[in-house]
Amino acid sequence: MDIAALNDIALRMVTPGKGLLAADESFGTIGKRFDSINTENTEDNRRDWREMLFRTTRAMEDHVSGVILFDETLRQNAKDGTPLRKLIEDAGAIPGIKVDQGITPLAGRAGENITQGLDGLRERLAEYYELGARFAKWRAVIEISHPEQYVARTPTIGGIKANTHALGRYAALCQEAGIVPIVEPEVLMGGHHSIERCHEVTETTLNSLFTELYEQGVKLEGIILKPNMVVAGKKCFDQASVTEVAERTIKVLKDTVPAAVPGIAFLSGGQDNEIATEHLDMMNKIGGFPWKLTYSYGRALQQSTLFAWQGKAENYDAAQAAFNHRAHMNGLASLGQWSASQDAKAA
Ligand code: 5MM
Repeated sequence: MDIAALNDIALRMVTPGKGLLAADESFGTIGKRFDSINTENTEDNRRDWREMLFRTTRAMEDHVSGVILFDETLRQNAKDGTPLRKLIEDAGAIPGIKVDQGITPLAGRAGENITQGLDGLRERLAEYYELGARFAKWRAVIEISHPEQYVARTPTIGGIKANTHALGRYAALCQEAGIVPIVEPEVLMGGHHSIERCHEVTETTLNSLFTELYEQGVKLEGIILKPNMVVAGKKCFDQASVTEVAERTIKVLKDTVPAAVPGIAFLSGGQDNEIATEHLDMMNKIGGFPWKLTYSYGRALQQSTLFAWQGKAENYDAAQAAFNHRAHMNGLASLGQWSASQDAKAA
């Protein structure tokens, strides 16, 4: 393992003013996104959508350090025959690949899931490296049960450990292959739970994760952490202020994430676009932590673009304008330089 090379890639992924575009929706998830704009989930439409994103020059060159791809996209060509991967590289960004194979119920643990995909992963990583991927992503899903559920209350420590163990094994295999692992333990924000409960579960999960990474010989200089922010569940009556979310998220990260980790790139998890930007911006305005804090957003980077596009070629320019804007706003947030007035002005 060449840890200096992995560290170089990880540092490029968190270049100041830039972040990651999570465009790794599997067939089912992209289908849901396309349903929302009445667009058929075909191979050509998936290509046209992603080609449009990757050809958005300003967003890609100035604010996207890397793109997480789904297997199909890494092998797919643009309409003119150029590999989509090359469009990303030509914009100066790094192609990455989602290597988990989704979640399945965890045996013996009602309401908990485990991420699959370790079998054959060494061979798949070797192929992905040949295809040009220089980082990978694996997402573990941790779900918090309803606050009044006392039986089968989740997550359990066993459920957390099973998931962080898989993340550790995935990360070790990535580093062996010369690929930077994005390690994503997502505490879901759906549900009725309070911000205090999210804080507690996120802290337990991250502590378990870094124990596993250590025990499995993963070099922290060569990873990127992709966590959730500490927020109240979407259905919780008490929603926290932007400042409280930022302060709690920084506190949990400082309590659990070693300084050797080069960067933390948040998922958006279903937050509204502007709120996801504002939370990140607030954390960077507060500052005082050893890692770069940036974005690895899926929905929060793509939603306004998707609505502008509507699956129609004639909306190409409007969609690219929307993507340029959202990417620019998040780029500013990664520097702590975003403002609501600027966001509203250019929208
Ligand atoms: C892009 O969505 C990814 C999930 O795809 P599948 O569920 O289809 O496998 C997801 O892992 C994503 O990369 C992260 O959750 C970040 O996306 P959001 O939308 O939460 O920012």
